[in-house]
Formats: sequence, C-alpha cells, structure tokens
Amino acid sequence: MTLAFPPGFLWGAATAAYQVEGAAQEDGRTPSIWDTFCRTPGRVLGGDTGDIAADHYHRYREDVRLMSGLRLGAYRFSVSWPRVQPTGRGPAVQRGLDFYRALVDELLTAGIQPVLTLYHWDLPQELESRFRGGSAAGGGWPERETAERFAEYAAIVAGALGDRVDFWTTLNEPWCSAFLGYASGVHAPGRTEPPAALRAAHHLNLAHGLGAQALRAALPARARIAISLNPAVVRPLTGSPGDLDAQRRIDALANRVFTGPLLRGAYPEDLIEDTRSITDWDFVHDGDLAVIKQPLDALGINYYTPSLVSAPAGDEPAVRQDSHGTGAHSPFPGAEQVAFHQPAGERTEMGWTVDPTGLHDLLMRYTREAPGVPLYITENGAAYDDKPDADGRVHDPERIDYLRSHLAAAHRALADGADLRGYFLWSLMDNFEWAYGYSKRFGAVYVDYPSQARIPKSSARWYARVAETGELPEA
Ligand code: PNW
Repeated sequence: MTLAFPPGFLWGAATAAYQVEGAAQEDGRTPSIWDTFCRTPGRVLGGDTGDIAADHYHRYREDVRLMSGLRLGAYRFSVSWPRVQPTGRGPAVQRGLDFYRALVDELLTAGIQPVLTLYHWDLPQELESRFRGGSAAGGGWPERETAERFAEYAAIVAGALGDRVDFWTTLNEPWCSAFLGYASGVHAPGRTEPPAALRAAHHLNLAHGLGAQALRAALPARARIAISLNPAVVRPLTGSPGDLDAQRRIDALANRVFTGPLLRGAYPEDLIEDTRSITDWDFVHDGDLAVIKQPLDALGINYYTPSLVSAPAGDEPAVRQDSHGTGAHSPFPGAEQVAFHQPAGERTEMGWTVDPTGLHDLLMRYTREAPGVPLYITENGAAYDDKPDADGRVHDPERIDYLRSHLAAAHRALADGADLRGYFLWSLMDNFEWAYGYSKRFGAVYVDYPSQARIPKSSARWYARVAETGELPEA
C-alpha cells in the first residue's frame, strides 16, 4: 500500500554550518569552539577539521541546484555565529551576513523554503575563552553571559534576514551542547565538568528564551519561531523498579531538563533532587523560567535511535554502547552509574540500532506534552558505508530502507493524531560528522572530498520521488 502524506507536508533536507561550509578563515570568520576542538590531538577521528568540509560556502549555487533535483520544498541550514559576529559580541561582519542572504535568495528563487537555525554548536571561541585565565572555570555555556550574547546575535541575524526567512529555530539539540560539550567531553569544548554541564543546560534554555524574544521583536508577525531538540527514547531493560528508576533518571537528564522549562515553565522536581549533590541550581534566577517558556510556533524533533537502560550492574562500570559515544566520562550528571545496553536489531554504520517505533513514540509523546504545537522532524537519517561503484554510481539500499521505515512510522503517528507538518532528512550531503570526522556518511548526496564532486545516491532519487508525490511508495 502506498502511504499518502497530507497536502502541504513539507519535505526537506538539513545541514549545519560547520559540517558543510568550509571556508573557515574567509571573509572575517574567526574560530569557533569546534575549530579549536579539531586542533586538539585525539579529539576528532583522523585529525579531521571543518576547514574545507563540503566547500558549501563556495558551492552553494550548485548545492541549491541539487536540492531542486531532490524536489525539496525546504532546506534547513544553520548560520555560523563566528562568521557573523567573530568575537561573539559587537557589530556584525557584513560579508558573513551577505553569504546567508545570497544562499537564501538562491533558495527562494528555486522555490525552496529556507529554515534557519541560529546555533548548531559553533560557539565563537572567544566566548568560551574569555573567562579563562584568572578563574578556574572556563567560559561558554556554563556562563550566563553567553545566553545574553546569543540574544544579541539573534537580533542581528533577524535584522539582516527577517524580510526573507519565515521559519526560524534558535538552537539545535541543546542536549549535545550541554552534556556532550561539558560533561562527557566528546564534543567541543571537550570539558568534563558535571556541574558546568547543568549550568550550560540552563543557559541554553535561557538563550532560547531570550533569543525567541529578540526574534519576535525583530521579525514580522508571519515568522515562526521554533527549537530543535533531540529527545531520547529511553526504554528500561526490564520492568524492575531499578530499571524503571534508571529510565526516569535518564529521561530527566535527556528530555525533561529542556521540555520542563520550555513547555511547563519549571525544572522537574526529581531532576533537582537527583542532582542535589552536584549543584544547588542557584544559577536559575528569578524570572528565568518565564523567559524560557516562550510560545513556540513549532517543535523540531531529531531522532536516530532509542536508548536501553538498566539499574547499575553491581560494581561493574557502566557500559556505554548507545548513541552517546564511548567516552570515559558519562554525559549524565548524577546518573553516571546507569547502564546502557545495545538494543537488539540491525545497526547503522554509527552502531546505532534501527528502530522506527521510537520515532512514532516520540511524536505521540510530544503530541501529548506540547498540545497545539505543530511538530516537525528536523533530522532523521543514517550513516552507511557508501562507495561509488565502477560506474561511479552510489547504491545505498540500506538508507532507503531506513528512510522508508521511519517515514512509515511518522505516517502512523499522523494517523494517530500527531500534528506533524514536515520531515527533514539528515543530511542533504555527506559532511563533517563531528567527533567522527569524515569517516561517517549521512548524505543523500555523496561527496567525493578530493574533487568535491557531488553524486546523488540512489536514496536521493528515491527521496525525490517521495517529495514530489507526497507518497511513500511500496517496498
Ligand atoms: C545530530 N548523541 O548529532 C546533529 O544535529 C547533527 O549535526 C549530526 O550530524 C547528526 O545528529 C548525526 O549524528 C548528534 O551522541 C550527535 O547522542 C550525537 C548524538 C546525538 C545527536
């Protein structure tokens, strides 16, 4: 049976600035925390950097033509903060803004809706460094000032592009910024300070709130303002009280630490209790929660794989085999002893288990928890070991299966009442996969890095057909 999506359903693909742009030292751009992290030995596989990446900064016209070939209705991209505001404060660099204006105009001419993310992890290095030196603590997201700087940056970008971009998201996956950046340290800036990670989570929430206020003030009424989260689908290994408690703890630290303030205007009591030996949450000031709980015009959900947890296994160290990487430090302050297990089933090249029911479960959960807020899947996709064959073609039937099964799950959520409005494939093209460098390929379009040639994979042709017809064809 073919599954039809509602008329007007938005079909898109996503990228992020540091992962595709390259041109790291051009037109006034200064280093972000990721430029620094990539240059720290041992942090990124193969010592890879985003210096050149997919050279999208120079090839955006060709890339928009690729998007037209994929029949995309929308393109989700992010703006590089250090390209626009090199020190993270003060006046904007016009050349940086010009690039995004040119990209947006190219998209609009092609009839592709721009969906702009203000922050996809590339904090200006200067904001991370500025508190270092005299004090033991670094700067960055654990500092309240970073949230205030973010609101200024949001106003600058809104002022420059508000006349032509109608769909705005503040942050991409603040969980990764806070807990992979400051607790497990597998992402930039690579710090392993559990109290700082909780402070970072609050200041990211605050940045969203202050940023959303700044956007509202600067943008026309038609503009929509959203955030993209990567909510975890946390399943208990068994129904035992210990395993259920592990599930509750991880759910608090992965999901409710954001959705509590964003949707309900409060941090969860159990989270505050669980983390009491780490922090007294004195960084939450009067009035912050009201600022964070801004009306959302949409909620972006990024989903790849579920997590399977159990109570601490005796004295054994917790095994980390889930999507959060294998770093020595846990990304879950106060729940370091929770054990993670590899869920059964097929795995992608990331080692992530393929489980489309997780996507259905998430969409239904946020249908309940964010009533009246339209949902978008702002990322979903998979890495596979793609290689051109002798004819130069790239066949990726596994990716087609992954996309088909997840779109079928999304369709099931629609049938069950979810107000799902669109889907963005991660990613438009192969790119810099953070700590994994260029070793993992998520693209619908293959990038031959030495030549920068783009080769649409078979999944690109398959997805173009889905986007064109609004229907999921039979297998
Ligand atoms: C997301 N984890 O990253 C990002 O938004 C993308 O930039 C990235 O390329 C994509 O997913 C694929 O990884 C994540 O460890 C990275 O839980 C790591 C995790 C989650 C999301």
